[in-house]
Formats: sequence, structure tokens, C-alpha cells
Amino acid sequence: MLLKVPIQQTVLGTEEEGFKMKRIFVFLIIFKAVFLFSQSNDKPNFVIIFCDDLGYGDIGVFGSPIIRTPNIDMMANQGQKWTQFYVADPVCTPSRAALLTGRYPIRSGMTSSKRAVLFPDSANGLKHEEVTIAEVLQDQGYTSAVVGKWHLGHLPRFLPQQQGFDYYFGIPYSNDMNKINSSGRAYRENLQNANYLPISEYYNVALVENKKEIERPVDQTTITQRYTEKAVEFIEKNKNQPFFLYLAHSMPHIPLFASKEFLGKSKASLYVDVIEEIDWSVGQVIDALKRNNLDKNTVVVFSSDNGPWLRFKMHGGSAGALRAGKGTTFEGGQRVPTVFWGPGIVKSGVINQMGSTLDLINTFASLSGANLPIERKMDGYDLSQVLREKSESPRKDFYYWGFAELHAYRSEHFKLHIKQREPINYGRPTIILEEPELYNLRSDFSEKYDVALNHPRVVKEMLDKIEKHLKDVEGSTPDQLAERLPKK
Ligand SMILES: [Ca+2]
Repeated sequence: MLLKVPIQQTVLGTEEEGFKMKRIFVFLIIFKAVFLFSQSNDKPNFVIIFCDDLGYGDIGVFGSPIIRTPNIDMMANQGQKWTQFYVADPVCTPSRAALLTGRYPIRSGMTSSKRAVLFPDSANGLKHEEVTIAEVLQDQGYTSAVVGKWHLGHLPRFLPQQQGFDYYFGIPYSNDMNKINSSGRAYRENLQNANYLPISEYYNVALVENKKEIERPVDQTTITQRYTEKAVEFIEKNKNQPFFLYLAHSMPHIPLFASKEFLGKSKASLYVDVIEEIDWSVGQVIDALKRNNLDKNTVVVFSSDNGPWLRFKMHGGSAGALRAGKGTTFEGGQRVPTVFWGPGIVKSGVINQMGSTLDLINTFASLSGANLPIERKMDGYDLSQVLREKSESPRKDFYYWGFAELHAYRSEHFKLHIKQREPINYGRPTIILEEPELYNLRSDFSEKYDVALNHPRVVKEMLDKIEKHLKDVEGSTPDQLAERLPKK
């Protein structure tokens, strides 16, 4: 209405008045454009750098005595190092589903007691009705990409572009799948040779760009480099609009590969070479953000999808002082080395409180002004005030799921186990404990001393919470991992 009146006056008024009004109109348009631009520029960019099977003890700032990670250490020093950050499951597919949806994977059917993860013969993937971080950010004008390992369904109808992402480049499942020859045996026989070099051609895995297979088998020796190039390209291309980049490295999941620039460089082992190359890659991403003046308005999260694959001995990593590794719900399986960096947003410090990949969707929604889906059960907390102000973390408890079974529950510093798997594990059956075991993670984060007998009331309260949680997930989406494609 306000705009309509002066325009009518202009039509009827003098030429000079018309010129004035035109100037005001042009000014208004410019003002609006500047306003919209600055508004969209206010929205922070998000980058998640997610490693595969990297252990809690494999990063310099998390205590590795041999692996040099100056770039990740710099992120931790300028940003926040989280010492109690959890993934929602100790294996790849469920962990990744939880990160993108903010839901324990039992809710989305992305965990299974029959098949640990998705394979190249799997018939399904993350259901379309699940809402991912990319979809939540879409309404706020974000462009999103996945570079790297997807592992939420390799068939075209399950690839990232079906889940709110605009671009995909990567190996859609684990880099050890589709083995040819006797590669599996060769690897097992060489696990104590820290410098044994696997052969890339023995793993007939695909490299996919958007929906198209572009290389098979992938030359994995350059995979970290190529992921890095694509990540930097995406940042450069989208520097003028808000973006979300999910850079999910295929390394250091076995078979390990480093480029010729890093092979042998550490003088320690192939595993160390691989991590040092990932650290280089982190440096490239940070440099790209700085070069494009995006560093003050971007949050970069560095983490891992589960603990180290200890079965692979010298080709697996280390969980440091934590008990066990990948495939278990001990701390070594699910507590991952996590750093948040963002000099304009994240207040520097060490956070000795709980957080989880389940919380990223809430946190990003809060920082960007996006809305979360309201019609479904979600499991995340908004960590944005911890990032900005180092406030107390809203996460006070955590449920440890593995292979579609609830194994343990943490409330404050107590962790109660009702089921377990052997410490070096992946495929073995679950052990149901005759009596639950209670650990005080404040004084015993290595889970060595069962104190259940000292705290019967705590045990009882925690068992009640477990029962409630199990009721709460009843009727969830059925198992999406077990079904296989018909044999050709
Ligand atoms: Ca993994």
C-alpha cells in the first residue's frame, strides 16, 4: 500500500517528481538486494569432515605419540576440543544415518542384527521420508554436497541427491567391498606388517559423481587427494551463498592407501601416513575458507564415524586409553576425537561434557535459523550455546546401540552395560550380561572397574530409563539393511 501511493503520484506529477521517485525506487531495490545478500551471508556455512574408523587416540591433540596432525591440532587450539563426543553406533552405515538425521538408527531402520552395514548387493538405503541436515538447510537457501563415503544406499534412488544434496562425488560404500582375487586373505596375512601395501585393483569399488559411475575399480591411492580437490572446488564455487559440505573420507578404513606424496613420509607406518594425509586435507579445506574470507562465518566439525578397527592390528588405529574399538559399545567404539572450529562463531576451549553427532542437525538448524521436522521423534540437542559461549552442554545422557540392540546407557558420569561384544570385534554375537556392569566414567574412563554393587540405586534408575527408551523406539521403521538384491 505504501509503495502504491507514490507511484500513482509520480504518474500524475511533474517530471522532476517522477525522477525523484525513480531514484527512491532504485535505492529501495539496491537496499533490498544488499539486505538479502547480507542476510544470506549471515547464515554460517557448515563443513563436516568425517573420517572412517579413525580412533580416539589417533590425533596429536587427542594424545597420539606418533601421528602428526598440525592442522587438526590448530583447529582444536583455536576452536573447541570435545573429549566426550559420541557417534550413535559403532559401525559405518548406522553411524552415518544418525549423523544426518539426528535420530538413533533404530528409528530409521538403518541398523540390523542380521547385517552390520549396507553392501553393494543391498536392496535398500536411507528411506526418503527421513529428513537430513541438507534438507533442513535447503529452506534457508543452502547448497549442499557430499564428497566421499555415503554408505546410506548405493542404488540411484538412495544416493545423496535424493536426500537434499545438490552434488555427490565419492565411493558410495566401504572401500574394502567387492573384493576380487584373494585380497581379503592377503590382507589378513600381512596385518603385522605396518608397511604392507594393499593393491587398489583388488577392490572393485565404484567412484560415483552425482548418479553416474565414473571409475571402477577406483584408484584408491589418490582418493584422499581427489576428495580434497572436490571439497575445495565446492567451497570456491559456493563462496557467495550459504553451503553445507559433508566431506566423508574413505580413509583410514582398510585397505589403507596414501598418495605418493605421503607414502612412507611419516617413517612410522602406512596408517600414520594415511592420517597425516587426512590432516593435510584438513589444512587445504581451512586454507580455502580463509582464502575466500569465509573462515569467520563457517563452522568446521572434524570427527570419525566409529572407533578403530582393532582386528586389523597395525593397519587399524588406536582408541588411546579407551576400552575396545569399532563394533563395540565400549567407549573405544563410540567416543570419537571431535573438534569444532570457526573463529567467528566458536569460542575456544576444551569441552569435557557430552555431545553427539545426533546433535549436529539441531545445532546447525539453530545457527542457521532453520526449522527441524516436528512430526517425528528426534534424539538431538542444540549445542550452539556451547559453541558460542561455552555454556553447559544440554546433553546429559546417551544410549549405546549396536547391531539393532541397546547395549548400554550413560547418564551424567555413570555408564551401565546390559549387553556387550568382545573387545576386538565386528561379527561375533552379542553377550547378554547376567548382571549389568556399571562404570564411573569420571574416574574410570577406560571402563576397567565395575562398581554396580556399590550403587544399587543408580543401577535401578538407569535400568528404568533403558526400559522407557526401549518402549519409546517400539514400532520404528523395520530393518533396512538385511534385504539383498536378487542374484543376477
Ligand atoms: Ca567406519
